[in-house]
Amino acid sequence: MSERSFVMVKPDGVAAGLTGEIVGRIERRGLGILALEKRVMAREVAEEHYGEHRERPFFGELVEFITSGPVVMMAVEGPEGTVEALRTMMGPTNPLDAPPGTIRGDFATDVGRNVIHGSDGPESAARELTLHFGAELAG
Ligand code: ABT
Ligand code: MG
Repeated sequence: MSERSFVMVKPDGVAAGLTGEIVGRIERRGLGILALEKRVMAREVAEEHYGEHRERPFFGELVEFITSGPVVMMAVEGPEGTVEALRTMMGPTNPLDAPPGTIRGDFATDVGRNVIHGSDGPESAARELTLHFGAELAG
């Protein structure tokens, strides 16, 4: 059984020149990159992407941030458990809680600018892959 996730280098990560480092870690882990695209996310797409946070106080800033510059989006495939394995590679949402060796633990300090996104479960992965790449890549 295989599993897919939606992974994205956020605008802060792209601006810091971390795209190669992050793509490299995913590749060296042995995961497959089925699609990869760099572009600025449209506001409506960002609002849909973060729809679960619509009522949160940080929603406006979150949408501003994620649309503030180019992101690098990926469809990543690996064995069952890959969605969770990618979250482990990223580290916790608050980078100050993230251990060294994780992407956030190595490259971030700010919860609102935490360098990378990865789907938080297989259902979110299917939703996000469909939103950003189309249903074919949702698997
Ligand atoms: P994402 O990969 O961006 O979805 O982050 P993650 O799943 O680790 O964490 P969630 B809870 O989904 O956070 C979404 C974005 O909202 C930001 N955030 C979150 C805040 O700015 N303040 C907060 O108190 C919380 C809980 C962090 C995430 N994004 N960015 N950038
Ligand atoms: Mg999330």
